[in-house]
Amino acid sequence: MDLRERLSVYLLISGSTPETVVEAVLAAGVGAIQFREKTLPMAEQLVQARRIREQCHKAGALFFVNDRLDLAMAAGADGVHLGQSDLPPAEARRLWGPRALIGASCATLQELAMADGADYVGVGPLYATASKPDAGAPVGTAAVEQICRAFSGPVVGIGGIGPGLAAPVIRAGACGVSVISAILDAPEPASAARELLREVRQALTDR
Ligand code: TZP
Ligand code: MG
Repeated sequence: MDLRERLSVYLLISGSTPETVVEAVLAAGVGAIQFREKTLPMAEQLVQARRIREQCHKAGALFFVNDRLDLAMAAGADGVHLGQSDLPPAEARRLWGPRALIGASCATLQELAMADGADYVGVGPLYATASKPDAGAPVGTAAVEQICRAFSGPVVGIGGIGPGLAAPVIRAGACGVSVISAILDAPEPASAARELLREVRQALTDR
């Protein structure tokens, strides 16, 4: 399975996400998980990250760490996801090596220029979201179209993507959707993941 396919449904989890939920969504077909934990002490984050890496690898999914190259490397992650205020992707590549998968966030073409060297980019917030209070104004699927024209690697949309909102993101050129609440706040996370995957695959087929 290539990177694009693995990123079809890319779930962001935190330190408080139950192990059983991670297990269930991986079994449902989530192809990539990002550990995004901003408050726990680093030693604890490392223990959790290693455990989630194991879960991902058993399921054949990719494991990424948000923001922190040091944690990603220490945990044996497949890659790191860097924001505009984190280490530049090219520096992360230089430190970690050619096999590491480097993801970067961008909302505009100017920000895409800062993401030079990334293997994939996340574009957003596309829609309004309560999951990231400092996310900025929604940029909509037009930003996905624009960035897909300028970046030849995989592009995922992020921010407020729920049922019915994934297909337009794929139609705009993305290979997948990155989500938190659509899966983790659903009554049955595994069913929500399956449904989102179905919507993404259908939109990819129709494209
Ligand atoms: N970056 C941009 S929007 C966002 C992040 C981490 C939050 C996505 O969460 P949700 O619940 O899928 O809107
Ligand atoms: Mg970040």
